Formats: sequence, structure tokens, C-alpha cells
Amino acid sequence: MKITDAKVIVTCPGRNFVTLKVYTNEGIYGLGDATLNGREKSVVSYLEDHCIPALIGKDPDNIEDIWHYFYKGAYWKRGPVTMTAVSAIDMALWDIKAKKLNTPLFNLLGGKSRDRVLVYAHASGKEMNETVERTGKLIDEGYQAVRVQSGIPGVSHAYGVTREEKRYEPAGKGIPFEEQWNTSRYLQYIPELFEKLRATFGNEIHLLHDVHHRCSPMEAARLAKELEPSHLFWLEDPVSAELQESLRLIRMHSTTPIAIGEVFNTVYDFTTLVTEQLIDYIRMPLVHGGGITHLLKAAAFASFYHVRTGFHGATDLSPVNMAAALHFDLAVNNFGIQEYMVHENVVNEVFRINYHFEKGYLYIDNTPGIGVDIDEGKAAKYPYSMASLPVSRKEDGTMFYW
Ligand code: CS2
Ligand code: MG
Repeated sequence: MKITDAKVIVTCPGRNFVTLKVYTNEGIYGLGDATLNGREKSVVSYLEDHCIPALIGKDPDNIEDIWHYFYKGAYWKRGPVTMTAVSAIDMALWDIKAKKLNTPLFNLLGGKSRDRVLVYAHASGKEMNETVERTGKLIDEGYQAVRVQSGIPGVSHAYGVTREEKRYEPAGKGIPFEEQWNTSRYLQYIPELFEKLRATFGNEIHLLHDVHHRCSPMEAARLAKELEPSHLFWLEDPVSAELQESLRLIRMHSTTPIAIGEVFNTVYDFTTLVTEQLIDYIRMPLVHGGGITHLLKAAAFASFYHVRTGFHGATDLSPVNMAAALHFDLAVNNFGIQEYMVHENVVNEVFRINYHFEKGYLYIDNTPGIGVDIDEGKAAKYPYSMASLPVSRKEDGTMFYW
């Protein structure tokens, strides 16, 4: 089998998505998600200028070799742009292999360890009461796990709160919108919010919260400790984890489970976090973490240290990634939970999806391959529109983590 051509499809049905399509001489093609929110065109160029010319003529069956060709062969290894391109190629090759064998992808990953995938939804509100009310609506819709974010009194832009009735989409048109942040007001408010959520909904529902990289290790330790009575399913990205050992400070003060890694790109970003059991869930998704080939290794490594998967699954990861993630989630033993932000309906005009939600779980069908397709005609109706993630400053103007 030979790769005869490949192209990058950029479309913007409500938000930008980048999809790699790899063609073979046996009429089978594979898809890979190459979306990197706010950096889409960088990945397009890396794929078109540096990867696709070298991909043509290779045997798509040789997934492991091709992965190392684009990893070791890159020389300037790792990083979000490089690894998103590698991930897209890898996803497309696994798609081709499963289609060629006429089997759903999960069968190539060890088969099913479960028949459904536990997911969590996103609830947010401008203030506590609206947040509690919206959390209740998701519980009524059947979700068993809800990530809860809230506006913070006195903080103009808290992370994760929808600015208008639309579903939450952080990237805004043009250059970054400047948000303001105040950690101490946040630290005072969040324990109170989760106390109210537990008092309202009881202990059954899994509650999650995303700090979104905004605490120092000691602030995060305080928050994790104060949240212990609320028994969170996880506290996400408590600190910006360039310094892996900073998680030791949090771990020594609290039993609140920690999830981290949606901005990681290879297992090397979290070897200390895993071997010292400083985290409970790893979030690095297929689309940014080296695809199925690398995540199989990373998940196996994590499994020996009691660390489970909790893939990133925001709306800025495409349905191709979501479906590939569901195959992976069905198969690996140390699956934890899958993030599931529902894409706008217009996205399903461009992507034909093979998964559905039912009573807190996602189910995927037995379509061969990853099982998602893209309608290129419809995709062309939605041209790329440059958008950027916000930046965040403290109230005195100091640049901070968004
Ligand atoms: C968030 C993301 O879903 C999450 O946990 O951290 O929504 C993140 O803000 C976006 O993916 C950034 O593009
Ligand atoms: Mg997050």
C-alpha cells in the first residue's frame, strides 16, 4: 500500500478546524485532526511545507516507523505545532489501517474494556446561583459528571464562563482579547461555590473544576485542601506545570485528585508527575500529544503508577479527535473520564460523526476506522477566520497565565 497524496482541509463552521486527509493507492483515505486553537495556520504550514512532501510514497501500514520519522526526524522535536502535525498524520494512518481491515479502530487497540465512555459536561454561570442552576440542568440531561466554573465577584473575566448564551468558545476574532484576573478573590469564592453545589446536589454527582493554570503551588495547595470536603472528581491544571516538581507541594497538602496535561505534547512533559504519583489523571489528548501511537505508550506508562486518562475534549478539538479518543477510551484499562463539550450543530454539517450521548456516557458505533468523515463541499462553505485565545493580566497589569 502506498500514500499517493495528502491535503489539509481548513474550515470554520462556528470555529476553525484543521483536518489532514491522507490518500492511498488502494482508494482508502484516512483523517487526522490537526486543530490547534489560535495556531491553526502554523500547523497547516508545518504539514504542507514539511510533512506531506515526505509522506508521499510511504507505506501507511508502517505507522510506528512513520511516527519516528516525523518525531526523531524533525530534529527540532516536540512543542504544540510539531506534535499536532505528528498526531494528525498518526491518526490518519490508524484510520487507514482500521478501514483496510474493515474494523472499528478500538479493535486494533486491544478491543473493548467497556461498552460506553463516561463523560463530563461544562457548566458555568456569571455568579454562584446561575452556576448552580446550570449545573442542575446538565444533571437533569443525564450527565453524571460536570465541570463547574463561575464568574467571580469583582473579577471582570473569570476563565470558562460563557460571555453570551452561546456555548463557551474562548478564541475570539483577531488578536488576543485582554482579560483581567484576581487570584485572591478566586480563592475565596471557589470553596464556597462547591460547598453550595454539594449542599444542592448531594455527593453522587462527580464535580470537577479547572483552575486553568492560575495558582502558585502554595495557592493551589490551599485551594485543593479547602476543596477536600467537596470531594471533587478532580482539580484540573492547578498550576502551570512547566515545573513538574511544583506539584509535590500540592500533593503533600491535599487528597483532592489532580488532573493535568491538556497543553502537554509528549510523555516527557510529565514523567516526574507520573513516577512520583503527583497526579491522578493525565489530560494530554490524541490531537496534541503525538496521536494514538504515542498515547498508547503514555497511557501504559501511566497505568503502572495508578494514573488514569482524562482526555481533553473541548470544542476546539474536532469530531475526528473526539471519535479517535472514544476508541482509545473504550480500549485502555486505565481510562478515567472523557471531557465532552458538545460542538455547535453547524459542525455536524461538515463532519459526519459516529458517536452519541446517552445518560452520562458516549457510545460509538462499529463503523470501520475512526468512523468520522468530512464533507469537503460543506467545509469549503466556512472559510478560515483568524482567531486568538485571550491573554490575561492581573489587575495591576502584570501579564499572567490565561
Ligand atoms: C479547557 C479548554 O476544556 C478545558 O479543560 O482548559 O477549554 C481550553 O481552555 C481550550 O481548549 C483552549 O483552546
Ligand atoms: Mg482545562
